[in-house]
Amino acid sequence: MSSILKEIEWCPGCGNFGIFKAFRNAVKRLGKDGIEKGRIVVVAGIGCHGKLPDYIDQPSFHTIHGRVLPMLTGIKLANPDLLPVGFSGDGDALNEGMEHFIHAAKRNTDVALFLHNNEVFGLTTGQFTATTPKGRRTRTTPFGNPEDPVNPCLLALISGATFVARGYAGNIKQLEELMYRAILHRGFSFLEILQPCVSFNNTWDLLRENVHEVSPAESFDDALRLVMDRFATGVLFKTEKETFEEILHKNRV
Ligand SMILES: Cc1ncc(C[n+]2csc(CCOP(=O)(O)OP(=O)(O)O)c2C)c(N)n1
Ligand code: SF4
Repeated sequence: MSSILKEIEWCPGCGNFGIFKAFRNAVKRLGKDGIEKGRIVVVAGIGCHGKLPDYIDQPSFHTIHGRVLPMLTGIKLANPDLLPVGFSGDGDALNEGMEHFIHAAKRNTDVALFLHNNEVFGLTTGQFTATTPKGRRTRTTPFGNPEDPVNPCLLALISGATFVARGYAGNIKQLEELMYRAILHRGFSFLEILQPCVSFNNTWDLLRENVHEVSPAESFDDALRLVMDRFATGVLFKTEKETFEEILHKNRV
């Protein structure tokens, strides 16, 4: 159990505040449904997002860079009654931890991953990551990023995730609902959160003007089209499939 730090170290105006609030609300709501707080185990990676467990009263683990998903998988395998929830950055999940992301989705591990996508390495002061848009100037791409970005929802979808959603740090109510549904989903739940980093990639205006809510896709092909709209929010795709843990536990008896 983490001891809670009172002083929050995120920059004033950071999108992490909205994500944090939405998660606390989602946990409260799950509590009203009879899900004890102690069953929701939080794992975070290295980065600004990784400080989140320091501020909440939840069983939690601050792991090394890029290793949120192996931790979540181990927790679920050891005790299937737990609901492991991971918080990761775009750098953490899609640079350092890319292979774990694809494999967790492919296996349909029954965990939830919340990706704080601020399109930069925040804690290390603004280097470009796998999701930085092409042409964007960052500390390491002063003439504009020469690479095409990874689309996290598209990657989750084609890798096998059975729940794919996108939210926005500025819409706490919707984010709470998406987190609540992701945690309850049986299988790999992926939630990308569009997150402004006021210090190194301030996208508040861009997001405020462009994000919009959509209805879930009715087929996989439909979902492929939906995830390509980078500002579409909501549950984008949802399906049912046997989970990794179910298969392993069944084969053991
Ligand atoms: C293996 C490894 N490589 C690099 C680092 C240095 N490092 C620490 S935090 C960080 C950036 C984290 O960025 P991101 O995951 O996008 O999270 P954010 O800070 O934006 O929330 C990096 C590169 C490290 N700790 N370990
Ligand atoms: S550097 Fe960016 S992501 Fe990190 S706390 Fe500041 S605004 Fe938030």
